[in-house]
Amino acid sequence: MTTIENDQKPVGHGRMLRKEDPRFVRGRGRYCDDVQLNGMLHLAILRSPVAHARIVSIDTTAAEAMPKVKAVVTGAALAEQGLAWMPTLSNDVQAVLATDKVRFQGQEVAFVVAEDRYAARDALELIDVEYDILEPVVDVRTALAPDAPVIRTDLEGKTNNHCFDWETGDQKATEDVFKRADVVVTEDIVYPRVHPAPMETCGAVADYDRIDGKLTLWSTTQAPHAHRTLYALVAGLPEHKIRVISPDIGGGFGNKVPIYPGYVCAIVASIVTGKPVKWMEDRSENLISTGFARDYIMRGEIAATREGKILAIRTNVLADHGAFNGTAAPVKYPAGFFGVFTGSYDLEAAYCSMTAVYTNKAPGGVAYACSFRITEAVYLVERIVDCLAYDLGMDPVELRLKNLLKPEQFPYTSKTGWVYDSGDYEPTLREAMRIAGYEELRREQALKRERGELMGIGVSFFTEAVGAGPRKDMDILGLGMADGCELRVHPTGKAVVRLSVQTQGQGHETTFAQIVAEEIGIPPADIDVVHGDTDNTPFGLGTYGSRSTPVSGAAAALVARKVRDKARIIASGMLEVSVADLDWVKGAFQVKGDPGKSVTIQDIAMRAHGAGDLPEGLEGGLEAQICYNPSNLTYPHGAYICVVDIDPGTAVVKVRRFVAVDDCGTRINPMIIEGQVHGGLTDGVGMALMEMIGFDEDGNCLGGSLMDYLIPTALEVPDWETGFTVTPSPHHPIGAKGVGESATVGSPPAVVNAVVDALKPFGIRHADMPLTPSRVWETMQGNHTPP
Ligand code: MCN
Ligand code: CUN
Repeated sequence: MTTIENDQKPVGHGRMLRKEDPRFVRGRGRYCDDVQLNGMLHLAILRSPVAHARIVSIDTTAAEAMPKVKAVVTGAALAEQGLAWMPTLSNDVQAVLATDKVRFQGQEVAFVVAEDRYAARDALELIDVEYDILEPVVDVRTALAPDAPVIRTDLEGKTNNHCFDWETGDQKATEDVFKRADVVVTEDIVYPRVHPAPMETCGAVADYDRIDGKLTLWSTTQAPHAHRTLYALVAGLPEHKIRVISPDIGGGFGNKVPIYPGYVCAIVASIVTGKPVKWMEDRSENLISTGFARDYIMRGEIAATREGKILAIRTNVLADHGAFNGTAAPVKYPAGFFGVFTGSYDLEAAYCSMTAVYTNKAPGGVAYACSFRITEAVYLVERIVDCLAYDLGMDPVELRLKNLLKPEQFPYTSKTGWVYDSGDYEPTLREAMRIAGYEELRREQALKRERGELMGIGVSFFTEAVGAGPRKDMDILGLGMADGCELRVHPTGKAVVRLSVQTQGQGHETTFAQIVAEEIGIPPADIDVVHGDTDNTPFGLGTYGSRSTPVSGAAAALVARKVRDKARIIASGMLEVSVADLDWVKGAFQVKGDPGKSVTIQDIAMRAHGAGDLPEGLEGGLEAQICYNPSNLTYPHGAYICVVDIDPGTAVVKVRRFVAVDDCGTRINPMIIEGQVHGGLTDGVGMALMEMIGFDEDGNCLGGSLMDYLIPTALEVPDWETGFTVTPSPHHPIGAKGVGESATVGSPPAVVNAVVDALKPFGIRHADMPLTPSRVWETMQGNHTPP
């Protein structure tokens, strides 16, 4: 039997290849759209062509008469069953199908169920909807004007478009610091609406069995257990009669956290027809109607001494939440974790006030590798710190080095109440400077500036808070943010570990096997990872906010330790010594001082299930289950340096180099971490330079196809240069922090800071994303306007 050799140490060592890849590269992945069931019908959704309108009438007769059409369902029909509205993850309600009004372009109005996808689509064209067009609310800045049309007339007594107010920090203390500061810098900073645009769009196959009353739902979800509970609560179906399967997912990036009307429609359709029903949206549907990200208009203010000691940060945010507040964030955190906007710096005070409004746009807000709005927070602080450097005439790296938190300050309680678990920031920034050759780059830049060439160097330093709960503070609609894990070791010493999180491409089948292998000494290849099936995995809140490693990864390590503890007792019986006389070495228990006497974990597994006595009082078998409730979030950090060249004739920005040094504590699989970072950096370059979901004044979505919503390809990004430092999390059993969103969080400010730095000769201190050639050109001409 194989045990683990030193050179195969499962966690952190070598570059273990991904166990799931042979399946994917050979086309054997099983995605939602691959699910084919006997007699399966197809569902297509009719969407509103306009942003704001009263529905006068819907005539479905022609569609119903079409051959192959089995059912046409409108909001009115759903309303009769009490299913026209559903709760959102933020305690708002959202229309499953519109009944009274449509509130954004692309909103679900009716659906058709037919024998094939084409017939369903064709029938949509025969549904006749009469709309009474209403004035749309498109500009978030005027959404609260007294004469603005009210979008949410469904909410009783609602007379305006106000969604919520939120504040954090100490307003008075911050004001006092601002009053006595030498320097105050203010800048208006916009983080435009963007879309995660995963390769696979959203979809579901619902199969309701009328005989046993069981609903099986394959769906593109990042959180199968949470979704199951919500279906039980909404539809009144008994929870044990619902099985949610999240098969292979072709990218989620937060887009697959919410429950979409399409999922509910598929369920209703299967219940109504008694047949399995598939719904798969197309690219445009995905872009115009599913969870967008960001859309924060921020005023940033920073107070400092003349020497560059940062004293306080203040911000006021206007948040566009679209037509329904469908944000996925812990209930107590309506602005996600935006509260970490104080960043990585030692401040005296901080304050944020925020107003969120409804507009006639698709709902969403938390998505796109955002760590619950930490993207926006990091962008704000890293941009405003650069503005301060500009005003002080200081090098942005020097300014950061002067203000970064010191290792002895950890655990550090921020001025907005976040307890950073651990951090050692300066070495991370120094490492990025070393890889980039920072001093040399500045020399090169100076020479180029003399020649009129536009070269920019941008720096960002970020701290994230990932791994939600703990559940006393964090829940989604009452479900506490903890995760279960179950480990079974089979008699022959092979194992299966069952997770409550759900991979969308992050490589959990590999990394969770590595975590368990490290703790229990069974090689990763002998450990199967099961996830994404509520009937076969323990309850837990799912994958988003980079919480899998911090929460579920901790659960996996602890459940393996629990099994190991039992194995130790069995070993003591097998070796006839007391448990205290056993050492755990490389997958085996050895008698202290007598290495010749040992039993491997595989021997123990066989004994646990086999003939012969076990120590007094011990049950047979070798398995355990736990539910892990984290004591705190983990706080990864990183330092990024971006180098850009701008063509002075065309204003095209070229990202020439990008150095990313990440610290996610103990590194489980360095290759997977690198992949996560590469992906996130690509996202960041995309948002900084080209991505935006815009709207015209009628509320028409201007980003409804990949011709209009630009995403970066290999041509737009450089060869990434990565590095790392390791500051373990003190409260995580193996010291690991999350990393899945770090690069998306940290890279946009580095790119924008680089572009603004390149434009310094034009006297430019700030420019808003996306920095497309036309926007950069206008900025160079002194005509910069926010998006
Ligand atoms: N990892 C590691 N060592 C660490 C931390 C993480 O080896 N110290 C590994 C993990 O074991 C895991 C991967 O890196 O295989 C990411 O781990 P983690 O940071 O825990 O993030 P999650 O697994 O919870 O993934 C969620 C995160 C989010 S929220 C978004 S959005 C995003 C992201 O992951 N969506 C992705 N990365 C993505 N990558 C792909 N391919 N597809 C997506 O949809
Ligand atoms: Cu914010 S996107 Mo990820 O948390 O699924």
